[in-house]
Amino acid sequence: MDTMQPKAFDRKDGALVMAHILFAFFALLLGGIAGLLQSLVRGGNMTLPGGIGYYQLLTAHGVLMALVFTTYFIIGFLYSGASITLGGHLLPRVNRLGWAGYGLMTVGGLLALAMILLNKASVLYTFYAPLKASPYFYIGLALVVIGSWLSGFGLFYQYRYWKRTHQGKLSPLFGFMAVCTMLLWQIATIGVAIEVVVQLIPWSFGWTERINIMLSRTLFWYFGHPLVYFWLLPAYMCWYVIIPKLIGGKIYSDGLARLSFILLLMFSIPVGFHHQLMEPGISPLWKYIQVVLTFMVVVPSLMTAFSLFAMFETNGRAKGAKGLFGWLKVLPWSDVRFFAPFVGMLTFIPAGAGGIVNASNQMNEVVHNTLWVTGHFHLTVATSVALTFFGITYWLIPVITQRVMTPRVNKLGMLQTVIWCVGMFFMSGSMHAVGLLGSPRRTAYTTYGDHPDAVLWMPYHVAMAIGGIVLFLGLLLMIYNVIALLRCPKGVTEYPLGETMEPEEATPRYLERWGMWIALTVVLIMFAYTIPVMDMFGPMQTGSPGYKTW
Ligand code: HAS
Ligand code: CU
Repeated sequence: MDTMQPKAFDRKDGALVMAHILFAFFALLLGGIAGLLQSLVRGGNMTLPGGIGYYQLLTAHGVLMALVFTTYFIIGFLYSGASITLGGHLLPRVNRLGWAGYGLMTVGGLLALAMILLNKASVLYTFYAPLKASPYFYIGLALVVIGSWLSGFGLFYQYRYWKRTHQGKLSPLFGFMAVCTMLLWQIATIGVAIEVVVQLIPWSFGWTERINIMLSRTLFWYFGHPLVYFWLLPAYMCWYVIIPKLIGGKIYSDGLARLSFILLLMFSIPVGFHHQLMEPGISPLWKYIQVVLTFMVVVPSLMTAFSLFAMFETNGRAKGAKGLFGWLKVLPWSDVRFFAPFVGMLTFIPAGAGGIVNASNQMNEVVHNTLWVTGHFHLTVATSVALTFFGITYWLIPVITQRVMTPRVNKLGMLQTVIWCVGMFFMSGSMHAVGLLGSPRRTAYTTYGDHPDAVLWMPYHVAMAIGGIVLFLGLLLMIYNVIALLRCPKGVTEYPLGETMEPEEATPRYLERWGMWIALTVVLIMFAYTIPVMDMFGPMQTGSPGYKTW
């Protein structure tokens, strides 16, 4: 693999990457404030001042955390690695595309945020119809998507350039994974773009009176599930490529890593119905088929778990570790760049198991629309992914700004990870438990007319609020750490890219035959969606007018 690193990170690319990373943390801070208030309201501990609505906050929290923080961080991270591995710097055109994407995303994101703050778009981050927001909210979202496409094209262009200038060579693993992640995003966002442009915008302007609800939700979840993998894949990139370097080991298998990414690309998209299992209007056969495909997409995650264990174990053996768990002893526990993502991995074991529960039809009947699901995604995206992104930040900012992290920031980072974990244990743990007792999600404080079940829920809601407060403190510490990183002393930090172990067999070249993989992905999507979507256009589908319930 090509691991030659330029001496210093390219200045122009650095500015682009930093703009993304800093905007991401700005969104995280705003979203965190909304999150704190929400958990207090939900615990029955406060009423909101100044006419702020619970659903308004919930929308701001979801959009800022799940859509803005993640997308900005991911594009920044992918561009940083592309700059290093795919040529040492971005082509001027790619850098410009990156800025154009950034500009469009920022204009769109701020427009959508303004609509939320003006209380004209309290429709939550899934913006389900027939809840009807201001058209400018949807236009803002459309701009975010179009902006991200430009960034995606930039990445593809850089990759093509590398391939052209390295005829016949296997691309660097990071670059390959970045392309795969962005490809997943481009194909997935077509669904939400159609929903927003063809359905929501004309309807919210009043040009069309009614909206086809089933179709809009189906288009949303066609996008919504791969969206969660768009968050996860960059975390996997850190686990596969970065962690081996940080622990002084090697990547276990280049071919296996690439194969798992290709499988994630193919099977992430035709599975949206596992979010719609409880909805009428989709025949059980198609739900069943998409659930089977959902279990297929679990396979590459299990492959990832296998690769990681194999990597940790071979690293341990090479360092003389003995016994079943001896490899744990030789890991760099006091290095936050390792510790934070490792805690993320550990969390992903119960988090993924919860996902498998969700995907099982009968169990989905129990947990759907309860706080269990909220607990599930606070473990997956808000712990596994978020902690991994935090871990990346501790070396990425120093690499780009040409600084060296001080031991003090490292220590604060360790503390931050622990606080995050404790907060999430209380918050997500009680969400899971109270969800099983039937407490609904997407609902402000309720005692359900003092129903006995609701009395049972109360202690859990209080624990959630306590978790929320702890998490907010953790978030403030993270923001402090970002600022502290920007003030660390000057010096050289290396971009930690792992190398592969001596392969017994070379990585199969067909893994890079993108045309074939895209074609297979399209075939799977067509198979899973064509007939059920056609069913959504029957004469019974008269559509629904819009509602503003807030
Ligand atoms: Fe999910 C709902 C099913 C993964 C996020 N999910 C959501 C929502 C979000 C979300 C945001 O089938 C809510 C959407 C909404 O607002 O309504 N999910 C799954 C399944 C998986 C899964 C089957 N979800 C994720 C990931 C997310 C995420 C990843 C974000 C990043 N999810 C569902 C379903 C629903 C759902 C239903 C709808 C529920 C409903 O009714 O509404 C799987 O992909 C999970 C596979 C993962 C594994 C774990 C592998 C473990 C690894 C770690 C290894 C650790 C090591 C360290 C090596 C099988 C790779 C070891 C060290 C030691 C010392 C031991
Ligand atoms: Cu899903």
